[in-house]
Amino acid sequence: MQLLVNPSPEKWKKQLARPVQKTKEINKIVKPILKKVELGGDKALKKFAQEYDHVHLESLLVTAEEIKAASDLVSKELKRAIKIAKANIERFHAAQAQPELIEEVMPGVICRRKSIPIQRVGLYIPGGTAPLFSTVLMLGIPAKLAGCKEIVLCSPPNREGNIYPAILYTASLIGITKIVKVGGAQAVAALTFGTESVPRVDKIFGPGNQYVTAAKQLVTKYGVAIDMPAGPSEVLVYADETAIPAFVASDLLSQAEHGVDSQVVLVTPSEKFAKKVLKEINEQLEKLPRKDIAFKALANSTAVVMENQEKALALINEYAPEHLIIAVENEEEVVAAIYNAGSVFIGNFTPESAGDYASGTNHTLPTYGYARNYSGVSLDSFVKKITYQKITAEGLKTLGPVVEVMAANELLEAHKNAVTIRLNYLKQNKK
Ligand code: HSO
Ligand code: ZN
Repeated sequence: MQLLVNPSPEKWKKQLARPVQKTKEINKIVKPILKKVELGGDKALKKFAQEYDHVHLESLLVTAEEIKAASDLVSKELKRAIKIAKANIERFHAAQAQPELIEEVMPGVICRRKSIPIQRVGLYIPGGTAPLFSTVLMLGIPAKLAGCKEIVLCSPPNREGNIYPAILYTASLIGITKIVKVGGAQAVAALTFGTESVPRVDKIFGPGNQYVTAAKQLVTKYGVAIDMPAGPSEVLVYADETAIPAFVASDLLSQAEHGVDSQVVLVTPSEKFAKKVLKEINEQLEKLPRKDIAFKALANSTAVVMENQEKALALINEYAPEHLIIAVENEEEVVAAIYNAGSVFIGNFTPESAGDYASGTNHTLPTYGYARNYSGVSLDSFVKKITYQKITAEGLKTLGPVVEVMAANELLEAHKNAVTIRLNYLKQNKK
């Protein structure tokens, strides 16, 4: 982890650059995969399972028996934890529901807006070295609450042809039954084009490796929507001497262990504090099973000493971290000054992992600086809003002339006429 002391603003961008993504090379691999699934359907998916997951699959769909067997493999302790997390996530996401909006903007001119569920959604859940069953909660719960009609979950199988048991258990707990054994870019392709086993969806959610991310980006040209442009996990901790170095180190390591391309940043007014944190990181790192991954991520990572608070806040907002931990004395003052961050964790006793799993907020968040212009996943991500209007005869008498003059000045006579014809009718039919 490099240490910078009071770096000047022109240098921030370069010094805190995220690891570059090799989009071009990845796309070269992903494009043919998309094509093969589009043309070959299930057969292509099975071939990819053979090639990438080293397994021969008779059927791509998970059966009820498989879900039952998987559930038996999940410990009581984990089931209990998942249920508590589920309750918190449900509660916070249910509270996000917006009732229908009805506004009579002028007498007889009534405008409405209503959330309607996106009908078919696809959830991608990574397998591999860290099978993220928590992501099933984060995507499945709002999808259910929103009322999406079809929810398809894709996750890669292991060499025995099974999906990670806790993923299946969590899915069935929230009532997701269409589960497909498919991973990687081919899963995204299947959700986009549909195959014999996989229904086509309207929007695709979920994190994944570089291939999944690239595939999601590419399929938007076929009219399918995606949750957000995703990238490796990251955290920025803003901490002063009131924070506890061991806590801060543990938070930085918690995101560093996600992947070699993850990035973590410490911003602090005190050089002495920064050095304590760095020392703690080295000590805690040694004991981590994923220390090789975290070690590589730390090589892309930086501790910034910034004595001036205003500059520190400017740097944080420019960086726009996915996760921001604020562990400083004047925490609410800092919270109020933040305008670019995916999710904010406040105080010494709010580890970022709480939000990753169980506190109730969503962990699917914008990375790579996209917190400047994207929100994290929420109930909103699973609905779209339709507007409605109803104008009465009285209402048209007032609003009509406004529309007529505007249409005439845009030189759109037919628009004007759609009003005039009605106003004339009303004049002739006056009682
Ligand atoms: N921090 C990750 C989410 C996650 N962490 C899942 C553990 N499991 C991205 O926000
Ligand atoms: Zn995490």
